[in-house]
Amino acid sequence: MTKVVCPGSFDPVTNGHLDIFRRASALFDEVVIAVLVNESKKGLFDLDRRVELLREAVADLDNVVVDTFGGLLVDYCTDHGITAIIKGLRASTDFDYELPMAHMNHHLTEVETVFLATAAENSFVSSSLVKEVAKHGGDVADLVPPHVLVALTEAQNFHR
Ligand code: COD
Repeated sequence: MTKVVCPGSFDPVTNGHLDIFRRASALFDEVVIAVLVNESKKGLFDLDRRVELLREAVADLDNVVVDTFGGLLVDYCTDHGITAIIKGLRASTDFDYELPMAHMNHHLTEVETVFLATAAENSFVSSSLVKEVAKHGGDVADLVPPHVLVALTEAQNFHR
């Protein structure tokens, strides 16, 4: 049985992330979406809300679960019997950022990293851009799941 992890901040989950989760779910037996616990970086959504939004987004995928992790990702992988890390690549800048991490993670525990090329329509989508556009009233309806759009609208109204 191949168990893999899709790690990230997911603040919030976007259609780009979701596409990677769906494809990983079709390729591997079990997929864990692991949300980084980062005390020093305050996101728009707190950890519990990010997990909630993720769980709703993948509710139809039977072999996908959502969890949180702190510390080194490789330690989480070892502790949970995970043999590969799944990352989405949007552009060469993602590759430049991800390759040293893949090498370091393999150096530490021999865990593999598998890169999935983003779907063309999601190649410009990131959580940070979605938040910025939504903050200024731009339309992000095609870039996030409907329940995330609602959460974004509520969060922007709250912070106004
Ligand atoms: N299409 C396809 N893939 C996408 C898209 C998109 N539109 N948007 C994002 N992705 C992919 C990203 O490439 C990334 O693989 C993943 O989705 C998560 O993205 P984010 O932005 O939510 O999360 P990041 O990039 O902030 O997450 C970074 C990690 C938490 C994965 C990383 O910092 C980490 O592993 N930290 C743990 C500490 C550790 O082990 N450090 C040592 C590393 S060697």
